[in-house]
Amino acid sequence: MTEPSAPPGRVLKAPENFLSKDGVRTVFREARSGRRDFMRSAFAAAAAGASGSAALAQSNPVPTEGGDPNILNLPAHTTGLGQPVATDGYGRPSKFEANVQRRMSPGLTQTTQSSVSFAPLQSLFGIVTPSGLHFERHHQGWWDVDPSKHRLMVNGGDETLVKSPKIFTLDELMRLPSVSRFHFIECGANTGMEWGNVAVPTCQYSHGMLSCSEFTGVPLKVVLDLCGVDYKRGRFVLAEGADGSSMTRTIPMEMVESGEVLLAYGQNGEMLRPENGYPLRLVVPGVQGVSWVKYLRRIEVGDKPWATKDEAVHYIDLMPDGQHRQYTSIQECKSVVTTPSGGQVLLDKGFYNISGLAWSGRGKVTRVDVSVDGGRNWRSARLETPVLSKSLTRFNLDWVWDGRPALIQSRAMDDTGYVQPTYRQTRAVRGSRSIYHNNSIQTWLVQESGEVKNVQLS
Ligand SMILES: Nc1nc2c(c(=O)[nH]1)N[C@H]1C(S)=C(S)[C@@H](COP(=O)(O)O)O[C@H]1N2
Ligand SMILES: [Mo]
Repeated sequence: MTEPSAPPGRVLKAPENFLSKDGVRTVFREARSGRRDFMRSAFAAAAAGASGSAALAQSNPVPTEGGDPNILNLPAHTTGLGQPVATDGYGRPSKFEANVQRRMSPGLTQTTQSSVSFAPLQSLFGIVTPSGLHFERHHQGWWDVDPSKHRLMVNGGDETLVKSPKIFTLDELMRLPSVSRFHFIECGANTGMEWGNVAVPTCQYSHGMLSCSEFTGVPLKVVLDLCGVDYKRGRFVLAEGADGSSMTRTIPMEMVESGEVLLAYGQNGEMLRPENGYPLRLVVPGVQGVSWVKYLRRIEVGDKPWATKDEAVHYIDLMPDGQHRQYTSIQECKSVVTTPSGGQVLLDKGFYNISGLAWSGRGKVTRVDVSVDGGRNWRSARLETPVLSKSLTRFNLDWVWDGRPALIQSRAMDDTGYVQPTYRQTRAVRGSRSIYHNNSIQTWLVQESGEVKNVQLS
């Protein structure tokens, strides 16, 4: 794989000081943009030259109080009429946020249809991924499938496994009792480029095959009950997508019986996006992304795993002894610091908020420790609410940078007692030639210059 180039960073916007109507100085702009102005990308720093902090200090002069209002040079937005409502029937982000994009990794895949785009984790807050920034992974391109024509068929491998096989329209599925739940989805290949050595510069590329949404849909169990499934013999289901990739995956029936597996049509309060499987996708909490079959058109009940191409040949773990491990589907506990992270620049020593994401495919994150000295000393970060099962959890920790090189790491723990491993620990078991399920502790090196780099400690 070729090394992808770093995404262009945010462009520095000088803080605007201005007077509000009642003459009170407003500092909202600085407060809102301060964090990101501190931590500009290497690109913006290069553009500004060595004196990055000088650029910060060059704000507009504040007019003296009680002076001639005509010389205040008030911006148009405080004196004129704004845009009308519903200018955009569907709203979109500010034009100043145009750098926040999901990005392809140039050279990673041969086509742009069988490919992946990475979510800009370094630019996101909280735990929800805006739907337009959700990572994408397609094996054969995406489709905008007509929901009025889409069908879901439920059948059995033989007639005793499912008593009354059925075909559902989307309208029929949407009449059934629904639930809404926050869950992360992580491609099994996330961080897969880093198995042998450092390969990518930013957390967008190292960890960005990760997103978290509120999904709405019908528990698959509800639909299987309607079809009269023999749960004694029917211990597995096969999920099949309607795109050309023949995406088919075996899901163990215990997961379905837990009520967690959803036939989802909703994502963050609206219908799924076409890229994410509109109008119907399987949500399999805690399990690697490939099992979350998009454009879901069929569920078959069976008595053994199917060993489809995407579980017998692909999505298997190459072990150090040359054997392949199959059906490793759970995404183990993992975390990453998203700020400061690779490609960002700390402009000066002083206070920073270390922020990141933690998750576990087995349940809730119970603790995240953060080190700034490469794992010698650890402090526990604050877990921000809500802390939900099989969802992203946001953590934050105060840090005062003394200007010396720092090695920033995060180490998550979940409610099974599992602790996120170091690269040394992962490689001892898994070797270094695998692709999938790399949940090792990530290290970011903050250099004296303030530039942050992806590194691995041996
Ligand atoms: N029908 C279908 N479902 C699919 C895929 C696909 O190519 N076709 N890709 C899978 C893989 S490998 C992943 S990681 C997730 C990605 O979901 P997203 O594109 O919504 O992020 O979808 C899974 N479901
Ligand atoms: Mo994936």
